[in-house]
Amino acid sequence: MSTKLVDERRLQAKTILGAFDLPLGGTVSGVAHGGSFVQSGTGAPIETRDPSTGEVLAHVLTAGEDDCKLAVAKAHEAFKSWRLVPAPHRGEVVRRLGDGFRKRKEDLARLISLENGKVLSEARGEVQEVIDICDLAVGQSRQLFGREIASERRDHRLVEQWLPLGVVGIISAFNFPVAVPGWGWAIALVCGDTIVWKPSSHTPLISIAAQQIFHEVTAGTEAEKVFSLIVGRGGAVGEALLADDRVALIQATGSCALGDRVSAAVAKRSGRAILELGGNNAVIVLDDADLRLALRAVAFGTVGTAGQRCTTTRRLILQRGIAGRFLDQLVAAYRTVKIGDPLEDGTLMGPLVSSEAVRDYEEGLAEIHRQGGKLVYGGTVLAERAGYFVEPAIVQSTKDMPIVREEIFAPILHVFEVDTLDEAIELNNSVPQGLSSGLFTTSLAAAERWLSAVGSDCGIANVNVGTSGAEIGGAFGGEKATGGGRQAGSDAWKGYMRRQTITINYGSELPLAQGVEFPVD
Ligand code: UN1
Repeated sequence: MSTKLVDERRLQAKTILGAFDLPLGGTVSGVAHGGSFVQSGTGAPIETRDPSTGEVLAHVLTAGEDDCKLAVAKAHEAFKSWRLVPAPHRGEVVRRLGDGFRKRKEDLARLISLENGKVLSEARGEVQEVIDICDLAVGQSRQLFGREIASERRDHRLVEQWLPLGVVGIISAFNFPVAVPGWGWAIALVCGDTIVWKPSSHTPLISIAAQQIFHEVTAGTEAEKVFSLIVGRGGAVGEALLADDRVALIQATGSCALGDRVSAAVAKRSGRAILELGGNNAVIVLDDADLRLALRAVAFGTVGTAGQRCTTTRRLILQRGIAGRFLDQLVAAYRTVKIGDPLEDGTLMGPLVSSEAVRDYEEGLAEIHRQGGKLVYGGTVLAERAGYFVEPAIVQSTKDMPIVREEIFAPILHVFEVDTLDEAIELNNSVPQGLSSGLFTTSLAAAERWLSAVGSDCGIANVNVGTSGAEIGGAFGGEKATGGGRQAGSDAWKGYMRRQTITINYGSELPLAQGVEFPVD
């Protein structure tokens, strides 16, 4: 970048950060207990960078193990009163939280583009996702109901109810720095839980801004202390959070390797976890598909968010009759994708999040090549410009290449050809992960087979819709190595509460279940 451009970018970054009182190049605290930020992080400071330029945006004081313990202790204390606030009143707090995000939507979206690198339209969509889940949670706060079950005993009532669970630890990833943790806060808060949030170290400023919004909304209210932030390294803070038996539930988003650590640590103390881990999502395009729809979905699913969604389309399975034609169209579409500054109008693909992500992209492609994959498009790191930019890549792969079983968190698409739907389904299901999947067809029979018990084995199975961009109304999550957790809508709220089964005897006898007799006087 020329000096003039560097200066312009600095000015732009300064303005974006200024909206949240964050000084460009300055030092800020990433630790907040309840509403208030504390200055004394005990962890090592981290630098956060603009992935479009590689320049340092700020230095963040991080939490150490002690800060984590203190945050959990405070959240545990706050739970004692928060659980007694009537759920619709808790919903009112979440309604105001949603309004807070509405008001700051543009400011926050720009900060997301700056620190995370996703293009502005997607960054706005991400903030919208937080607003949407807050709206859903407000309604949910009046619908946290159990059920009545017919009792086999005379004059007995058998019911179940849902009660607040406790402290929820939210471990979130850089790629959805507010939307996915937002699914957790919004639902957990109406459920009567309190929160300790450990965001990604790649996007600390976004989480600090979100914490500010939270503070603006709750200062001086009964919700003031229910939400804590601990920016910090996984090794220190993450492990402390996982091991703390005052944390009733961990909601974790990240790689399958992260999931293994979380499951092991939480299981050791018989805690609960909601996991959303790696995806290795496939789109299948059959010969009878509307190719125009399929093309748009595949382009968004692969290039959107620079290939850094858990739901990114990583495998494209084409039926032989349309394979050549569709691939040509996809390559033509890729050529029109404008790669560049995510804050600029018209950019469709921003940078990867970090230099390590660029390295993973390069190493991934080298390994694909070694295993016999053929590069069809892209594959280059855009080294002539500052920041972490790469071209999206398309490779022709075969199902016996071990690397197709892995999630490489970068815009690399494996393409396969098949003859039949069943072969395509088998390939879709042949990887360890099971998050999202999409079938493009105009055949009702094919669509229904895809959705049947012998169809997709993923948590999300779409028809004529791509793998990414799910709405919050449905439960979100995946099977197998993706972890089995469900977040966001539908009845995912049940994961954030404890279920209690109650039998009430309002008669004058004590009949035992199953007709057991036990005559004592
Ligand atoms: C993720 O990448 O972890 O469905 C979540 C989608 C988004 C959420 C993705 N609504 O792509």
